[in-house]
Amino acid sequence: MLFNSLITFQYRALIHLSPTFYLAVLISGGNVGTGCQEGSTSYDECRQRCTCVGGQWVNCVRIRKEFTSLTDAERKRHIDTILSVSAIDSIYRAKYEELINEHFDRFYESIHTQEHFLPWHRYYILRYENLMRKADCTFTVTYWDWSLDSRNPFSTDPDNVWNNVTGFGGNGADHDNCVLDGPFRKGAWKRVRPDNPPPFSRQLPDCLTRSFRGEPPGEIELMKVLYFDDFNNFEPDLRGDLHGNVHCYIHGTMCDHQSASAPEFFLHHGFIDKIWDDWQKKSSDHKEAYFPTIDEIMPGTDLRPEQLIDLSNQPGGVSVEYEPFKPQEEIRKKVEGKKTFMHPGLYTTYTFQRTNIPTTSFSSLFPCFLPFISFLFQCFLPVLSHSSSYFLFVFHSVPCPTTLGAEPCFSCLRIC
Ligand SMILES: [Cu+2]
Repeated sequence: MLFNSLITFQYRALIHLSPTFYLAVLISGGNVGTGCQEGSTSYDECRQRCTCVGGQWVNCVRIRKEFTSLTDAERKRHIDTILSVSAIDSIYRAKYEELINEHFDRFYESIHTQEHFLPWHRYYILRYENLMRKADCTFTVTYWDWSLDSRNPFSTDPDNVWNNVTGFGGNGADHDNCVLDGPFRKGAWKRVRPDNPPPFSRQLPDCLTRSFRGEPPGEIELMKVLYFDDFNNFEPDLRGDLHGNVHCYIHGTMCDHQSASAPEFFLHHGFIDKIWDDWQKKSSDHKEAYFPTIDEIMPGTDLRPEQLIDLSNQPGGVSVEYEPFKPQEEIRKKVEGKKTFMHPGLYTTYTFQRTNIPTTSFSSLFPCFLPFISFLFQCFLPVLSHSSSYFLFVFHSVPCPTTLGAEPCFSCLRIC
């Protein structure tokens, strides 16, 4: 906890500089299109990051950020745009309804199978972003990195996604779990209802509903999924464990076929898409994995999955980048630094067969004496007797007592 909060604190200090940064860049960006220094970058009026090539600002990129890394003013502007596009009397409401209902109407088509899930939803959130940008061209999809909030995912503290002033509002209340606070509260905002719900479908209330429960996967669990090199291991875990479960930890509207009508749908799918992007960045083979072999077009589109592979070349010539969330990057770097004596992830016979985790001896993996002893009793012996169990290693935030100085030690968590 200490470890996490220290990083978060440093990060908060950094992001509070960002309004000044924007201002400076926008002012000096007054010469956009009139000559610029080769290779320099600047932000255009829609806050795309552009690069100077041959005296012109080109290769402009939409930067998608983690929602809680935004300043309060940026959060407000983001949510105000969603409210203005989705308002009943908005000129964009009809288009918004059409888009939201498309996810409902095609729920049982192949949009949730391996062939289409990742690229279809990448295209879907892009179309959502395009629609929002009609009202405010600075809008980009934001993501919620739930892996860093997994210990306390549904906090309504001011920094959190679920705050009722700077965020998306809190948990549902009363018998029908309607959200009663924040910008999308009952009475103030109307979510999209399907035009023709099948008669047997569950009748959801008109309001946005939530019923928080459970804990989203943590950072180590996420790293375990990213660690797979085989697309057929990576994709099902991302789609099922990481994507599906988090939908239903928020529960309510998000755990229903009408989930796209919940505004947090796009926070969650932004993160799922970023995780795919993180995995794609491992190598050109990862980037190209699987989809070029799918010939059929994606439901409701005239595009093949392959056309969504490259985030820098999306339909309509759009280029997108996910801004790394600093606390998460720090943790990953920290964990990767331990590779010489410790691999994060799962130690099982099953895992050894599926991945290439080096089988170095356990004593050299565990330089901390006390954790090593407890590891022997809690983890290694059960591994011998339960080959179908597996074990997740987690960080302790306490300093290691021996040779590693201030480095954190490890312990393991048994998962059956
Ligand atoms: Cu979906």
